[in-house]
Amino acid sequence: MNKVGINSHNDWDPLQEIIVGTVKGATVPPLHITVKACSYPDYWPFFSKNAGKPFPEELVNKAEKELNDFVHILEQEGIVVKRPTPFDFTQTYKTPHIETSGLYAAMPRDVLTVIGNEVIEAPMAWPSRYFEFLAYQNLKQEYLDMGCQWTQAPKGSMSKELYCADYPIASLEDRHKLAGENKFVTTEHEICFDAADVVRMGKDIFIQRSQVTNEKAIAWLTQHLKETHRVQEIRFKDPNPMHIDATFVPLRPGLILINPDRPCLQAQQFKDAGWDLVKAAAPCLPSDWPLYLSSKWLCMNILLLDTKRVVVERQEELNIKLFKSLGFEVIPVDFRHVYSFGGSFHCVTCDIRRDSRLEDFKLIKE
Ligand code: DAV
Repeated sequence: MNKVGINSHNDWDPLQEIIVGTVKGATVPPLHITVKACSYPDYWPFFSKNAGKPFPEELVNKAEKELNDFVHILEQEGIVVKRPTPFDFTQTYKTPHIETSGLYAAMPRDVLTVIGNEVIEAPMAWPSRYFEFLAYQNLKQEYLDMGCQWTQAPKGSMSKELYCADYPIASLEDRHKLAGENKFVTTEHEICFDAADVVRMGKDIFIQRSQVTNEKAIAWLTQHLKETHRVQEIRFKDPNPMHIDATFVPLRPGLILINPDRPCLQAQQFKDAGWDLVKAAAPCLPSDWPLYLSSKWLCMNILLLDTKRVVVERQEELNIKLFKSLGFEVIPVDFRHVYSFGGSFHCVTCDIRRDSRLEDFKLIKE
């Protein structure tokens, strides 16, 4: 039995073991209402035309090379790297409520979050991601065999009542209004969430209501962790929230990187606790770069090896400069082809073990 096989309380303690995703087998998801709500209309014809087919081979190969290079850099730092086992995502599956092909095993952060010594596996919200957890089955069993705790959060049915059928026709202005009213493409019919809407800061856990995470999920996580953690919903001025890690990125005790386009509505709470909020610099990605599933704010989707060293995309010069000015040593890594799949260093990873203990930063009042 290895009692410390899994142990991570935040994003900045010294990294020891991590899962890094793969774009092998990445498949274009059908243009379900949730995909529409989370992508730009310019790409909708691409999704419609290529649904269920593999992403372009050249792009997959370039992105996988970047991922493998990233893995080597982590291994050179002495970090143990685990990879998921992709399956055939082009295969269509049918349940009593959904019929769809899959997506990929590229973004472990969306599926898994580690709270202390427990992995929590998210139920997800896109039908194309319902069975994505199977890519982590081998790893799950490996950690269970070590005596680790692995919890599958309650999984819903993804029946049609979970989705607001007319949502995506709303203009951006309408979406701002709807987001302000806490209305998203997912309803409160049953629990749904992606793990990437969770931020861990010791005893304080923040989670945002987003296109893919609902209030029922926030209530479940609060209940599930009530003996050990405080859980609080966190909100931003963001018409289209999906995953918090290009919006609100803690860098070390006392310092949080925030998205200048998505102000945090609870900023004062962090300032009151003595923390600084620093605005991320502008993205450097050219505007014609294909980004099927995210915004350019992947520039702030970084990975911390500890409180001194940060992995940043090599061409994000403005943010590299910002990190240096904040006292970080920057490890530049090419990752633009991975960006095209909807994530960067934080999305494509799930830190399994850091040299980490549970701290109380008192960010949430009891
Ligand atoms: O564009 O803010 C980034 C994270 C997607 N997994 C965005 C989403």
